[in-house]
Amino acid sequence: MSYKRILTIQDISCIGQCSLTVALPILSVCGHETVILPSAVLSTHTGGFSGFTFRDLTEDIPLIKSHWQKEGIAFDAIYSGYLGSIKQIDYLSDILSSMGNERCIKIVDPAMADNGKLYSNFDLNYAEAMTTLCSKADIILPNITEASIMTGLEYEEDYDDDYITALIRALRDKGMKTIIMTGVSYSPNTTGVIICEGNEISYYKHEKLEKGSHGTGDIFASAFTGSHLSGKNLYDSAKIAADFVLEAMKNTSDDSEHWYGVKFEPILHTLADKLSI
Ligand code: PXL
Repeated sequence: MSYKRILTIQDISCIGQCSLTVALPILSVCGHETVILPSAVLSTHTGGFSGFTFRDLTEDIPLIKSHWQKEGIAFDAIYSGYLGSIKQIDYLSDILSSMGNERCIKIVDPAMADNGKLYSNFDLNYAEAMTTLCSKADIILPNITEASIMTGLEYEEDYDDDYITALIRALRDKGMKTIIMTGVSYSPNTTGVIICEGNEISYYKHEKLEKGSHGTGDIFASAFTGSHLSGKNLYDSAKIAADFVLEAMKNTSDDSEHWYGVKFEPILHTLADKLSI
C-alpha cells in the first residue's frame, strides 16, 4: 500500500463543505497522512453567505514552517487550494521550494475564479501572483475561467476544441507543466476534464447536471490528489475524481436547502474501494 504524507494548505470555512473541510476527509480516506496548514478561518465560505467572519492566519504560516523544519519534516506532496492574499502566495512559494522530499509532487489549484469572474475578494494582482505560483507547480488544476485569466485570453462561454487547445498552449507558454482542466463541456449534456501532460492531451467526458454546486472544484482537487498519490496515473485520477464529484452532486440535487455545498460524506467509502484500500 502506498501511504504518503501530504501537506495541504487552504482555509477552513467552518460551514460550506469546501477547502480544508473536504481535503482532510478525502485525502485521509484515500489512505494518506494528511497534514493541514490552515491559511484562515472563516465562519462560512464566501460564495453566497454574507457577514462571514475571517481570521487571517498569514503570520502563522512561516512560524509553522520553521517549526516543521526544526523537526526534520518533509512531504511527499504539497497541495494548495484557496488562499487569502499575495503574501500567502509568497509563503506558499517558499514552502513549495523547501518542504518537499526528493520525490515531492507539487499540486496547485488556483481556486480564485469561476463562471467568468474572480471570487469576491481577489483582483488582477492576486491573479498574476497566482499565475507565477502555478508555473512553479508540477500539476495545476484550473477551470476555464482561471485558465483564461492566467493567460489573458478572453473568457468564452461558447467554445470549441480550438479555444481549449489555445488555452492549454498559452498556459504552457507561461511555464505550466501538467495541466488538468476541469469543467470542459462540448455539448449540453456532457462535461469533462482535459488532461495535458507534455504534448499529450486526453479528455475524460461524463454526464453534466443542470445546476453547478459550490465546493466541487475543491472536492475534485482533493480526490484527484489522493488518487494520484495512491499510484493512479493522471487520467485515472481525473476520472476517479470527476466521477466522485458527479455522484456527490447527484446525492445533493433533491435537497434545495443544501445550496452551499455537496453531500460527499455518504459516498467517501467509494474512493477507498476504487483505490483498493
Ligand atoms: O471553494 C473555493 C473556496 C474556498 N474557500 C473559500 C471560498 C471559496 C469559494 O468561494 O470562499 C473561503
